[in-house]
Amino acid sequence: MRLFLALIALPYRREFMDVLARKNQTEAFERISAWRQVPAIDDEGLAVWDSHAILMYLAQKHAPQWLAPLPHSAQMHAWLSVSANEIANSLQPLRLTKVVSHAEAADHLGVSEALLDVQGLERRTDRLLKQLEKRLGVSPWLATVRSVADIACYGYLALAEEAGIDLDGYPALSAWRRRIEELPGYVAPQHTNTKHTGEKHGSDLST
Ligand SMILES: N[C@@H](CCC(=O)N[C@@H](CS)C(=O)NCC(=O)O)C(=O)O
Repeated sequence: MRLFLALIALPYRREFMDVLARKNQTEAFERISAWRQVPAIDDEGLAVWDSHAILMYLAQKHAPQWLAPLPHSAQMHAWLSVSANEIANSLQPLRLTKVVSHAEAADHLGVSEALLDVQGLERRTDRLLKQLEKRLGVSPWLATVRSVADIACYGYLALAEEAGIDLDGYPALSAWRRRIEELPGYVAPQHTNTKHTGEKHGSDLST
C-alpha cells in the first residue's frame, strides 16, 4: 500500500497497527476495517478495507492509468486473486514463519504450533514462483500492461529473501521486480530482519 501511494504521489497519514500484539481487536478499528485486519484506509470518512479493494479504489479515484483496460482487465482481476489466495496461502505465511517465532506464526495463522506445515508452505511457494516465472517470461507485466495486480503481487515477492527464498533461478521474475523498483516514486518495502522474542511486537506484517 505504501508503495502504491508513493507511485501515485498521494499524500496520506500512516498509523501503525500492531496486529501481532492484537491491537487491531477493537471496535474503533472495526469501524474502519470490518474484519479488523490491515491494511485499511479512512478516506475522508469513507472506510475501505482489503489491500486489493484499496488498490482498485485508489486507482479508480486517482490513477486510472493503473487499471488494465479490456481485455486485459480479466488478467488483472485474476492476478489480484492470486495475491489474495495463492500468495496469501504460501509465500506470505512462509515469510511469517521466518520473521517471527514459530509459536507467534502459528498463533497468528490460527493453528497449533504442531500443525504449522512449513514444508507445505514451501511447496506451495515453489509452485507460485514457477507460475509467476512462466507468466513473466512471456509478458513484462502480469496483466500484459502495468496494473495494480503487479503492485498487489509485488509486496511479498519483494520480501522473498526474508522467506528464505533465492530468486536467482527466476530471471523473468527478478527482471519484473527490477522493473517495478525502477518506477518513478518507488519506495522499498520495510524489511524485518530479526525474529520476535515474544515480548517485543513491532513487525509490519502488511506490505
Ligand atoms: N484479504 C486481506 C487480508 C488481510 C490480512 O490477512 N491481514 C493480516 C495481516 S497481513 C491481519 O490484519 N491479521 C490480523 C488479524 O486477522 O487479526 C487483504 O489482502 O488485505
